[in-house]
Amino acid sequence: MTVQQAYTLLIVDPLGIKTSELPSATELTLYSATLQASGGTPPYTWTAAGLPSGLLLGNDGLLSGTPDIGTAGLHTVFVTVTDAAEASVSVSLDLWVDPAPIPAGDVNGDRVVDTTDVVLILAARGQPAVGPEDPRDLDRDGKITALDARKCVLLFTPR
Ligand SMILES: [Ca+2]
Ligand SMILES: [Ca+2]
Repeated sequence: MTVQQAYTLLIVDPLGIKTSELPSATELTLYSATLQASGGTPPYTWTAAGLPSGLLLGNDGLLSGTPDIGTAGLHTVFVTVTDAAEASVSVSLDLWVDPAPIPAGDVNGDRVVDTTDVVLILAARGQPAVGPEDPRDLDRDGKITALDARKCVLLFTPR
């Protein structure tokens, strides 16, 4: 006796990560990018290691947040996607973080204009400015004076 039976063979594309590069980020600037997977059995779940502090990767593949000061440079982010059938694929992605611009009045370069910067200006009172870009010479008259300190106060970073 011969038995014939039809089988349906479901061929699924293998799970893969479509995203091959990430847009660059900037310190202290809101960032958002969505990672894309293909094949496998959706839904996908994402995890990452090696992200700059301030950025998080959601389960849904949304990479977002605000990179902290000090994260400027190249980060190698190790991303893993897992599908509903427990298959998983990983990839390393380069993420470049640009430094935050230094605001006017920020003497010590911490991207915050506050009393620390005023103190540094007052400590240099009476001195000539060092070059045309001296951050302490806010009125650009070539000398560091109390007027520069006053100008600095007006530029305090809001909190
Ligand atoms: Ca500062
Ligand atoms: Ca000045």
